[in-house]
Parts: sequence; C-alpha cells; structure tokens
Amino acid sequence: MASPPLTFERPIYVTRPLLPPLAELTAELEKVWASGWLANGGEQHVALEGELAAWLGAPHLSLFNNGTVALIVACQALRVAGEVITSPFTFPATPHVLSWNNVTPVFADIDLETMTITPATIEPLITGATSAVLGVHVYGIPCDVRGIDRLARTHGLRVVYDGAHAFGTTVDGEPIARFGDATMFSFHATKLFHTAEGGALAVRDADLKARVDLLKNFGIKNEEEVVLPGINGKMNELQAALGRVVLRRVEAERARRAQIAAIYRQRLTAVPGLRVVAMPPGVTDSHQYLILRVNAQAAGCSRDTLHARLQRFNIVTRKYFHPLCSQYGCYRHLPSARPENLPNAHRVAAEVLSLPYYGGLSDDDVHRICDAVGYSLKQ
Ligand code: T4K
Repeated sequence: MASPPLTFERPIYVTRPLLPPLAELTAELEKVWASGWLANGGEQHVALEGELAAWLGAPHLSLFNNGTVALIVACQALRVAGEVITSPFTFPATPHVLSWNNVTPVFADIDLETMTITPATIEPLITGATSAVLGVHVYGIPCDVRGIDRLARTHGLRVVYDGAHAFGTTVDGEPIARFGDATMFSFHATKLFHTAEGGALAVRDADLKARVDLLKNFGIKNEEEVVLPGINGKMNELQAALGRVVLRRVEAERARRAQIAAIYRQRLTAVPGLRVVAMPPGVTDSHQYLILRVNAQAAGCSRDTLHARLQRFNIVTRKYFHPLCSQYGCYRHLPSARPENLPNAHRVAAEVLSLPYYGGLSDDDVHRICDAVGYSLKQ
C-alpha cells in the first residue's frame, strides 16, 4: 500500500472566515467612533443595507443581527400560523423558527439530486391548517422556486425561503432574492459573506419591508406609538462596518473558491463511489459549501468512516446535515417526521460530507486533502 499522505500540522477546518486586512476595518471603525453612533440604524447600517440590496438584486432588504431572528421575523410579518411545510435536511434553525412562532413544522421529503423539498413532496402535505412553505436552498442549491410559487398561488400559501447558503445564487440569471414572499440570508462568520454574526431578509414589496423593520425594532413606530409586539433584531454599526469591508472582497473569495472546487472536482470525480455536488443547469453557485456524496457500497467506505479517518490527518470535515431535524427529540413525535415518510432525506443525510472550502486554502492544501480522501477510502 502507498505510504500515507502527510498529516496537516494545524487543523484544517471546513471553513475559515474571510478576514480583510485589519487596517481596512479600522478605517471604517474610526468613522463609527467619530460618529458616536453604535446601533439603531446608523450610517454603516444604512450604507450596507443599500449595498447588499443592490448586490443581491433584492427588491427590498432589511439587515438583522443574525439569520435566525430574520426568519422568525419573516414568519411574524407574514402572519404564518398553524402548519408550515419545510425540509428536514437543514440546520436546526429552520424548524426551530417555526416552533418559536408557535407553528407546527411539517416535514416533506427532499429530491435525491437537489436535496430540496419539491412541489411533488409538498403538495400531499397541504391541509386546511397549512399557511406557508418554508423552503431551504440547501448549499445554495435553489428549490424549484417557480414550481413552489405556482403551488403556493393555487393553495393561497405564503412562501418563505431559508437562503442562509444562497448568497450570490441566481436561477437563469434571476437573483434568488426575487422569489417567494421573503428570503433569509445568513451572515454568520462561517458564511462566504459575513458580518461575524448577522443576516438579512429580502422581501417582495415596500409594505412588507416596513412591517419587517417595525418588527425588528420592538414594533416602535415613533416616540409615542408601539404598534406591534416586535423583537430586537437589529444589526449594529460594528457588524455593518465589518460587512462593508468584507463585501469588497467577496468576488475575489468566490473566484478563489471556484478554483478550489475545480481541483476537488478534477481529483475526486473519477474516484468510484464519490461525487462532488454540482449546481443544476442555469444556477450560479454561491460557493458556500463543497459537498461530497459518498456511496458507501461503491466507495467501499461509509461517509462516517471517511469523516473519522480524515481526522487522523487533521482534516475536520462536517456532516452537514446529519442528523435530520426530523430525528431531533423535539420533532420526532410528529407524524411527518416518521423515517418511512422521508426516505430520500435519510439517504442523503447518510451520504453527504462537507469538505474544507475557503479561499485561504492553497492548491497544495487541496491536493493533500484529496490525497487523504483517496488514502482513507482504501484503508
Ligand atoms: N438556516 C440554515 C440552513 C443554516 O445553515 C443556518 C446557519 C441558519 C439557518 C441560521 O443562520 P444564523 O442564525 O447562524 O445566521 C455553523 C454556523 O454557526 C451556522 O451559522 C451555520 N448555519 C451552520 C451550517 O454552521 P456550526 O455549529 O457548525 O459552527 P462551528 O462553530 O462548529 O463552526 C464550523 C467551523 O467553522 C469550525 O470548525 C471552524 C470554523 N470557524 C467557525 C467560527 C464560528 C472559524 O474558523 N471561525 C469562526 O469564527 O454552525
């Protein structure tokens, strides 16, 4: 057997945040200091909101302190109630947002290829209690947005998208922010574009944005009137200043990630049992994650074994998103959470592995990771 590849001297994580030169951030922070304005819609907030609305092609955009609160507010603003059909193949935030709105999540199965819920899996779950669909553009792969739109119009449902991974995704040239009633973006440190913690909500019309903006600021209309039971969802000036500096470097980061993805694809696609997930035709990649699908039988090694063996080389991969949300103690009692209702989701959750993917990786790092993957399969 070939000698083992070298172990990395430092852990290679699934991602590292884009860190612009500190001097650029300091220059923005000096302006914040001089203004004496740290929160509640200061100059940085106003500027970033405009810059991001343009970048994302969003009809209207509101910044938030994180993506989860943005989704909670989206559900409040759209008066979502009763049952909402959503994906089990996602981060816990997605169904938890429904629970925080006193809404029952109803899990639909996902498509084996796109790993998203589809009109065909959603429609049979619609009941008189259904008020909305909460689709997840997982890994930046869009849901069938046009099909879900049609279904929602037929049944009078709201459509909210969890686009936490979809910063920069387009469908046939159309920005992802233009579909559905509202789309959430996460700006967590692990995201390609980030504000350390943060998020945004893109919404279809000005009235909805006005309601969202009220809800994220305690429902305060003016000094005399509080008109809605709102929450504190505001992004502060330090986060917004960081975001403005990061935004200048996002295109370069995306371009570097595209080069890294090309190496992974070239090295791993030919390996039996492995597949590097690609965007469907007509979709622009958000370059948020690099996902490997492991067919245990063909690869001769399960995803879990590969994940464990890579740790020996100091390569810290992640099983995003295993376990399924439908398997959590707080949801598994739901009829829709039964494994027999979600066969594709269970299969996909056992196959996926997020590999290290960030601009700071050198070509040599990526080749060494691929060497370690190849070696680990044959152990
Ligand atoms: N919907 C979906 C589909 C989501 O994926 C998420 C978040 C949300 C909703 C909610 O959005 P936010 O409310 O978070 O805006 C991370 C992120 O915390 C989370 O934002 C993200 N999805 C999820 C997929 O990944 P963990 O628990 O895996 O993070 P953690 O701390 O293990 O970090 C992963 C790796 O990143 C570390 O091993 C090293 C690296 N890292 C992390 C941080 C925080 C750094 O290098 N520097 C850092 O500062 O959840």
